[in-house]
Amino acid sequence: MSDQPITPELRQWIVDQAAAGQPPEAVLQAMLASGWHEDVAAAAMENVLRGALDEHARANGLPLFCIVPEPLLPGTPQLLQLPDREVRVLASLRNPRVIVFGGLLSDAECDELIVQARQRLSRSETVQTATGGSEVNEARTSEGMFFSRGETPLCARLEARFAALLDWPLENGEGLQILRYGPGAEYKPHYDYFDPAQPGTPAILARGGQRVASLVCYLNTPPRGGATVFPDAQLEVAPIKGNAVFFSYDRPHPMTRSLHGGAPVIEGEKWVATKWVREGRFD
Ligand code: PD2
Ligand code: ZN
Repeated sequence: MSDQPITPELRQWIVDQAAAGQPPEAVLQAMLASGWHEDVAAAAMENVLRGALDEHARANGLPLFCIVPEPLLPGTPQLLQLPDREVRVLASLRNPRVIVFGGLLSDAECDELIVQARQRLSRSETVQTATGGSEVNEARTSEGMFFSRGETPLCARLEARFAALLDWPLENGEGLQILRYGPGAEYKPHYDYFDPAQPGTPAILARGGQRVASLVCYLNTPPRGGATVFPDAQLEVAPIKGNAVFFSYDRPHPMTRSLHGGAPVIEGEKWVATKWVREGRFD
């Protein structure tokens, strides 16, 4: 890097290109055309843009930006070949970042998770950011349980699959959470990140940092109701057995438009497995 310093002019030029809506690849190509080595140019861009985002956040009293998982979708494929399974890409949205996957779990895997979880269900609690503990919450009328990471061979297989799908370290994932909603049960709209303004949040973040993305996998198909809803995008994702909805949030702030909820189940029951991933290792 020493023979190709990032001058203030270059820094400003990169920021101006991004502000004008130039995609990162175009900025990178222009740098390569003017003689920059690819790895040095990419590092310079990342460094400058990250600095600019942090500066913007500080100037506007916003939480700092985090790097989030981004499932690799080069060339917008319909099918993703993971090491142990082919997965369909059914829909995606940029803002909020939402991707719907088809066939992420087999029917047998869904059934087995339900069998393993059923005996261990209790009324769902949510993390209480005021204290860092957990509490029963009227906004969440489901029952649930957590597997620890790698607890069963099935959990370990799914964790490895999700890490490959999200291109994010397995060690940054929380254990799988299983939820069962009976008729009328719902999960009112909420954010999955921890609210930085709450006094219990620093204690929660000490283990793995912020949550940066969620993957909600549907383990059955309720006959009616139970969609996962994103009110800011007016989007409803149908709960279909084996499918999953991914969403990420690059800072703990409503500007991510990641508000989401589980609509009431109208008929039958709904089972999901949720994977939350953190910025860092969740040990
Ligand atoms: O079950 C759902 O659709 C749902 C909705 C909102 C699950 C979660 N949030 C979650 O597990 O965080
Ligand atoms: Zn949620």
